[in-house]
Amino acid sequence: MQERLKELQEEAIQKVEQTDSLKELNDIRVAYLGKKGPITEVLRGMGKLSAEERPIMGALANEVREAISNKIEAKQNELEEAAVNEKLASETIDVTLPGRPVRVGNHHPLTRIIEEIEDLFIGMGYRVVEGPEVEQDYYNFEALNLPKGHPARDMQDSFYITEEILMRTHTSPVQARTMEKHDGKGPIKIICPGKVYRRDNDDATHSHQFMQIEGLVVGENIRMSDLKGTLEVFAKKMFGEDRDIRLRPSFFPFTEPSVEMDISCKICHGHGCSVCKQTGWIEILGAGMVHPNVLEMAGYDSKKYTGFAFGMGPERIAMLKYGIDDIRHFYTNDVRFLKQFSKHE
Ligand code: 2U9
Repeated sequence: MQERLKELQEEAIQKVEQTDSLKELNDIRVAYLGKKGPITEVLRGMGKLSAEERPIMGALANEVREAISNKIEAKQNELEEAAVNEKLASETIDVTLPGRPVRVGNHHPLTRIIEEIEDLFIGMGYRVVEGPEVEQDYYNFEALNLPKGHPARDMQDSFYITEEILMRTHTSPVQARTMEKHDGKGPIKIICPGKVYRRDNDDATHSHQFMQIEGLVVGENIRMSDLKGTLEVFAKKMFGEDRDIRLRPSFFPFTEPSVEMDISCKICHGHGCSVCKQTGWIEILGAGMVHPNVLEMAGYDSKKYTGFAFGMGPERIAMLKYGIDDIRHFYTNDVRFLKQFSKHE
């Protein structure tokens, strides 16, 4: 029996030494030290021994159990430590490696242009006012001296929703609404940016939806020279102090007199080139003195109050400023186009 116990001890210890798996180690523990294991078996047979032999064998059996158990425990510690070390080695972070760059978005080029224009006019004391894109025929046309049947309504083929409701064709209804709210009293100094809609076929220079920024000043003694001075400051700040402006007579139903403003061509300095179509000048906006009918319809006494207004397309301004050749680039959301306007690159 003694020999059997010693044999079991040696056998178990050899197996423990040979394994390098925690699962196998547990199997050895169950096999040798478990209730159904050989040592328990040997102990069960102790009943057959004499009273003198029994305590000796009992002590030996416990010694063998302890020896195997200690060996298993030592091996378990060794294997667990090795597993931890392996995990630590595989998960080592090299803090000296460069970080992965985070992709940062940027403002849309039109947003940048609009904010630049807004800031410029805010600096001259203007407020930014917005209004609905789905508009009443009255504010979009009627209040702007475009009564039903006016030929200019055909010029601006529109998206009608009902007979009286349409997608606004310009941001002018925002100014008409603001004037109406002022109850015939001045002054007003506002800038109105926003989306507008026209029934155009999209091509390099037309889009059925585009942006506008319009401005309106109403007060006593507002003159054409105030308009010209304001537009000159705007043009030079936006395009460069070396640019000249010129006003040409034009026609808009809501302004009288009406003008269009050109800036001198940056490429040829007025000598003529393909960018300015050999004229030396590039058209950037329309403007004029607010038509007395428009003032009166909004509740102003046109003998006491005068005003000027102007309107421009941010797409056109951005195209000129950044040399973009197709308006559709602004609306097709190709990131290769958009990310060129990032401040981060
Ligand atoms: C009120 C009174 C007057 C706004 C004006 C223009 C001239 C103009 C176009 C230029 C190109 C818009 O982007 S564009 O299509 N606009 O030329 N707009 S005066 O006049 C107003 C507006 C509101 C109450």
